[in-house]
Amino acid sequence: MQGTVIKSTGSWYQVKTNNGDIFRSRIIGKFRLDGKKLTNPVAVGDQVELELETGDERTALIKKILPRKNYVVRQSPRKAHFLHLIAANIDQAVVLNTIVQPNLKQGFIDRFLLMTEPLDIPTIIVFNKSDLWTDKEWDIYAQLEHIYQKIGYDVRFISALEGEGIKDFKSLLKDKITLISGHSGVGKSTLINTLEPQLDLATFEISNYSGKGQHTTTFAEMHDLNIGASIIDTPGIKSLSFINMNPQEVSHNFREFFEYSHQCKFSNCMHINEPKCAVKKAIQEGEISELRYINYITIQEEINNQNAWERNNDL
Ligand SMILES: Nc1nc2c(ncn2[C@@H]2O[C@H](COP(=O)(O)OP(=O)(O)O)[C@@H](O)[C@H]2O)c(=O)[nH]1
Ligand SMILES: [Mg+2]
Ligand SMILES: [Zn+2]
Repeated sequence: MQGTVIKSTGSWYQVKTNNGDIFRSRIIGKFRLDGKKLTNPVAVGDQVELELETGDERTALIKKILPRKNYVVRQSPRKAHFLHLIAANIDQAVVLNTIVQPNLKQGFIDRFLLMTEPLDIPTIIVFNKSDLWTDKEWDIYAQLEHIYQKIGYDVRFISALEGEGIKDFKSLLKDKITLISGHSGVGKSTLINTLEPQLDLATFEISNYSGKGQHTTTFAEMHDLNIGASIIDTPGIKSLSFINMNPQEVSHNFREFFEYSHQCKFSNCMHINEPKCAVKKAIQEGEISELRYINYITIQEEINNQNAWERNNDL
């Protein structure tokens, strides 16, 4: 039997077979990906082969993971040298953000793009809760839209609560598997409910004091929409680190830097302190966003610090 993993809850997975039956399934054995250890061998979106467990018709063993078209992976937030699979076999990704309630975390957008860019996964940058915006927020939105549209991303705003922009957004999803990510409280569950009211996912109030959303979704889950679309909702990802990437990979995957880097004096220029750097010149001339560059430097420093720590600890 073959099916799609639609939910992962740690050691158990829900697998939906082609005729719609759902089996509680588990997997036996250790799994690695590109030689790296994984905290979870199977991801939502994976196609798997199942074998029913004897004596129980509702549970099954995952015998085989079919080859993946792609997968999104991040460094495990708990175990530094483990990778955590977020989802597999996706057609596109949506990074959902807010400008207020909760406040914008702009750095997250660049980190998210750094995760999808190496895989060539089309990524749409969406800002939710437009119903709350005053002139100030509209102005911030316009600036962000400019930065990301200029480098080729689809940028849009919606109000999941009031329905603004939802019709157009929905048409983007048709016939595709879409990963939706964003901090907790940005409105992922509300958005999915607006798209498919029958799903009635739990949503949470944002605490008035901290502006932080409480945790509702803890595990990634795939939801099917009537229009023939699948959405993978991921639990509020708080941070994305990239110590699994090397500095060159990071610079190659800031797409607008890569466009200029062949004009840098040094072919291995990292656009940090090197002289005659075309990327830094483009920033001075306003061709490349300084905001993106600052996030780039922060990520490079994190990788560098981690590597220094490893050198000193001889891991
Ligand atoms: N004003 C406003 N509030 C929203 C909107 N979308 C979601 N919310 C609220 O934001 C809170 C968090 O939403 P939720 O869907 O649970 O966020 P999630 O953690 O990303 O799944 C809830 O109180 C929602 O009602 C929106 O478009 N406008
Ligand atoms: Mg949620
Ligand atoms: Zn350079």
